[in-house]
Amino acid sequence: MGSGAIVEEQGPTVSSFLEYRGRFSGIFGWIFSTDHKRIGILYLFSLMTFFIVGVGIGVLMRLEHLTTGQTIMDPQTYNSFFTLHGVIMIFLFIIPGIPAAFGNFIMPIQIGAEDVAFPRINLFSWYLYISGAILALVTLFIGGVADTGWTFYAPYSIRTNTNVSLTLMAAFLLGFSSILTGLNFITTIHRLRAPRMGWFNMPLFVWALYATAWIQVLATPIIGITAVLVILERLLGIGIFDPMKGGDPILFQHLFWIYSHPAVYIMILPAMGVISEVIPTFARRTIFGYKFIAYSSIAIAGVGSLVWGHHMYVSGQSYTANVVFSLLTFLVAIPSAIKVFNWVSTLYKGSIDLSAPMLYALAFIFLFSIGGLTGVMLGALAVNVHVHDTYFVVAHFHYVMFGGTGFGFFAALHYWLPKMTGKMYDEKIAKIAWLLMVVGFNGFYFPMLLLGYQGMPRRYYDHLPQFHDGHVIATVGSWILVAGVFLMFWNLARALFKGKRTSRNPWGGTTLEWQVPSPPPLLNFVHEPEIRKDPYGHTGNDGH
Ligand code: HEM
Ligand SMILES: [Cu+2]
Repeated sequence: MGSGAIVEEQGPTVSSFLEYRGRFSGIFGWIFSTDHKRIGILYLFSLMTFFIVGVGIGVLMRLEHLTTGQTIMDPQTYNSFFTLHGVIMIFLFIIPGIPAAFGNFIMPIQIGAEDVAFPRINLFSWYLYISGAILALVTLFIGGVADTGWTFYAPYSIRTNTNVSLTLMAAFLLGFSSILTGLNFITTIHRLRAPRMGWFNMPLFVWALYATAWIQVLATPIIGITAVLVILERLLGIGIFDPMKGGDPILFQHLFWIYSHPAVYIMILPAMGVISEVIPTFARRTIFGYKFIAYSSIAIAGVGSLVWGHHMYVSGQSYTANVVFSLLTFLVAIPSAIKVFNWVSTLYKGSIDLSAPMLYALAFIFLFSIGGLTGVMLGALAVNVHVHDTYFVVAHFHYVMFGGTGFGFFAALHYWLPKMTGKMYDEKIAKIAWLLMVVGFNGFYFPMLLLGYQGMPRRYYDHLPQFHDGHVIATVGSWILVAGVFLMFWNLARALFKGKRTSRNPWGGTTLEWQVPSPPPLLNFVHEPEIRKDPYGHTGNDGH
């Protein structure tokens, strides 16, 4: 069994959404289209473009650390680079990420719907996204690029004469795009499920998007308001966060993390949803503990909104607050662990097919576990006081956000691109790219865990000699990682133009998107969707 099986499509031939001839054609047929599949693809290409820009900036920062002293940039440039890298990766790649691209394309089909609840608002959310992106990139050309870090801590963000206000305005627009996407998904999942698609017949990807959407709608306004307050304080000099004017910089940290910690679940929950789709398909077994996984998505969203203070153990907050936030941080690890346990249990006695989507899913479980466990370590007061603001933290969040969500994104790309385009990529090249990325990733970030534990501070453009060997290994690791990333993108881009046509269900998936043609027709379903009690129940004739 394997990928790339060519099976000519039986049944009525309908034009796919790619060949759709509406009022507009050409590029306008895309940027004026309210079809959820086209909007998903608009997001996908936008996201990947910004990801590549973010990777480029990251590699240059690593190059700066190839030697001690100045290598390729001065300290001020390094400050702007980690700020821009963080802002791009967080607000332009990972937060819209899987929901905006794959959620938009796949989720309505998975629940048996023709589109999302508000198609025009959906298109407007992409316009907001692109406007925010342009504003963020414009800061490159006028005035100094913001140099505060992606966390915009006060009072420095109030006082620095770099382009903080424009960057925050960009984050405000991107936040609004995220809120509208969340609103659309909550309404769609409540109102547009096919008649016999009950809550516990829904794929777990939909549950993950549902929990994510509530965080997008409830938490994002807080960062929006905080951004406006910083801009107002910069423009009008009113003392909200600047102690010199009677303001409170700790208040800024609370407001920032009350959003930004739940935001890490906007980042990771959709990726967890992808893994819950891929594992049962390539283990050819139904998922272990469906309801536990569904509920754990909701639990993560709920408890995850109560732990933000673990970013502020050394900010001077009270000892009681530290203990309470530490305890809650340990609690939120439990629903994540349930998911990992259930994915691994699904593999038990499965007939495992190690095609590319499965390899990325397995890498996710490995890397996310390292990220999660170092997160629990960071939740412990004694450890945190020692490694706060060091490379240990930088490595931790790259393990969860890149190792977790990034590899989850790549698993989704390899799993659903054949469905979205009707084309298959080269499996052998996909495997080589995967291997380069897994080896490069650990060669890059694992030494950073050790450097941080030995005291290497984050956000420094230079390093002391005792950290030099670790930095050289990490930089070489980043080259291997990036070689894998580009080989993957090359292989997928080549499939778009030269790939073999693939069938309706090349992987033997059991959820509804595998019942529709590849690529799907405009209104998704040619036949009445067949809804199963267990969305992952394998009947052995899943048409592949
Ligand atoms: C090949 C890809 C990547 C490379 C080479 C890279 C490299 C780096 C480097 C060198 C830093 C600065 C460390 C310091 O001096 O403190 C950094 C910080 C950061 N990275 Fe990455 N990174 C990559 C991918 C990602 C991804 C996928 C994400 C998230 C989705 C991400 C998010 C961040 C954030 C939020 C920061 C902190 C910025 C700040 O301090 O304000 N990175 N990265
Ligand atoms: Cu946190």
